[in-house]
Amino acid sequence: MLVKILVLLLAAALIALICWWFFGNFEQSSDQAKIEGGRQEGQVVVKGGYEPEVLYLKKGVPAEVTFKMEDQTACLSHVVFSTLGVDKDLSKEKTVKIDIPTQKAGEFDYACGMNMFHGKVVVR
Ligand SMILES: [Cu+2]
Repeated sequence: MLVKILVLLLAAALIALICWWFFGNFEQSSDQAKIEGGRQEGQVVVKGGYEPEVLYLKKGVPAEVTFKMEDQTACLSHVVFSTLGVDKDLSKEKTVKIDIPTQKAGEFDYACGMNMFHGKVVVR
């Protein structure tokens, strides 16, 4: 009887551990762009995905987001902002600057050329 309870407790602890690991791993990384001299600049490193996945910009401050390519795979070679009509080839230019409109609050989703990896820029 006691053994059964122990096994049950152990199983529950294991499930909790797996959940923690799973959700911890899928938590999105985020960052706030730095404001300097009336402008703000953010940076996203492209390496096996986007780091940070969510970049926050302050509304009303002209913004530029730099994508730094550190990945070798063809998958991440393009960065596409479909709502802005931007499609940049990062395999040709390792550092690409993209102007983001900040007049209005909103979200700009972007993805790799195959729409497999996603990130977003949030104006708030
Ligand atoms: Cu891809």
